[in-house]
Amino acid sequence: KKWAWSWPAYLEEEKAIASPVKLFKEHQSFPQSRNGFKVGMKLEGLDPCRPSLFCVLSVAEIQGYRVRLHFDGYLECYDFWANADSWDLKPAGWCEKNGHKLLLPKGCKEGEFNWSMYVKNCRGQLAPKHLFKSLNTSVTPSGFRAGMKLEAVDRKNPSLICVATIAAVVDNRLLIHFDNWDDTYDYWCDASSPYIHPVGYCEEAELTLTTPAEYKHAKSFSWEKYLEETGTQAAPARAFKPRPPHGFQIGMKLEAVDKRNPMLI
Ligand code: MLY
Repeated sequence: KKWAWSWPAYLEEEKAIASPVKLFKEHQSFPQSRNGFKVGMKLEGLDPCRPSLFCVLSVAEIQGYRVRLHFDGYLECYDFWANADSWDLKPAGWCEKNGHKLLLPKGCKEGEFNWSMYVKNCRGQLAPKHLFKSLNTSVTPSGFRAGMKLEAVDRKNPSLICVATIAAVVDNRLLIHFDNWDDTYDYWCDASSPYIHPVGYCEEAELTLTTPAEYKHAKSFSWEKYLEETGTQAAPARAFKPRPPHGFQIGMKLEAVDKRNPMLI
């Protein structure tokens, strides 16, 4: 009989333990978990490479609780995988309703795009609103408001923590903008994101705070002075909530998707 790889034998050999099932969400544990999306459905969603920009997308493939999304009119090489319940996915019309820019399908002219005409012309189907979990769950207001200042990680340059402003708040999500930089660095994140910190965090943690581009008093930056100069407020420290411990421990084994080859687990 040929030798066959097995979890129990492997765990014993490695003297490792399996991550306890209770640490996973239901849809992570059950292969038969389904999401209601169907191939071809159209929706709006954030571009993971430009996480402040909503785009016109189509569902290209479904794998358990994940969906592969395609940018309409663009090459397949830009497709990306997302969780079906991600806040980053929105039904058609969401951007217009909430005043956010929508990247149109390639070749569509600004002002000439209209969702109902568009799906009719391409004989597509809109993803129905009830599939979007984030629209159908109520959230407790976070205490963050648009215009408040904070210290945020620059996700394109993750070693930098920088002076930033909350550009918009929707549900418990914040749009982070870096002071005096263009909006290509902007991103949406959760109010509990580990990428954001209250004013004074870097000083306390003895880290370098990256000051606004071209800031005239960069060498002697003081939050107090800066808030006064800009007539703005710091996001209140109580709005930053620590995340509850997750229970995972170093060395625990599990089954994971290879994000570069997302069909491999
Ligand atoms: N080397 C980069 C660094 C940009 C950092 C922008 N952050 C702070 C928003 C550059 O100068 O373009």
